[in-house]
Amino acid sequence: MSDNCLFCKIIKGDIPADILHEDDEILAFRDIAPQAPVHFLVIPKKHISGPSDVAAEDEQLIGRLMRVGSEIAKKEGIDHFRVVFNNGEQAGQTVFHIHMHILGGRAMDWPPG
Ligand code: IU
Repeated sequence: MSDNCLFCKIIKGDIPADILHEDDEILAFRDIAPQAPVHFLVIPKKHISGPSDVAAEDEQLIGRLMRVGSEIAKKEGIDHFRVVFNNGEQAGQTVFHIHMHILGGRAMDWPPG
């Protein structure tokens, strides 16, 4: 846990979120500013600042993010979806607790902006 991290505060329940899934390692919640009809975030409870900070010991945990996220996507009725991890400010990262965006329910453009 990191004291000033907004997502650690969501994990602790100090900031509200529309939670879709919770287990001992992972939390998933709807994005507060959705960019698609379905847009949610999947995060590890362990504080990892971003993709560049994933350590060898985190590999299984990060793999689980994908599996849990895909299961939620299925429950949300989207079998076509985009997965996004932003790494660093220039790439659009605003919250420095690693999070997997899952967006679906509309056609997507490529390349992303
Ligand atoms: P980014 O990849 O760091 O830019 O994504 C952060 C996301 O977290 C962004 O889409 C916000 O809308 C979202 N978010 C949220 O869902 N709930 C919050 O309390 C906060 C940010 I702060």
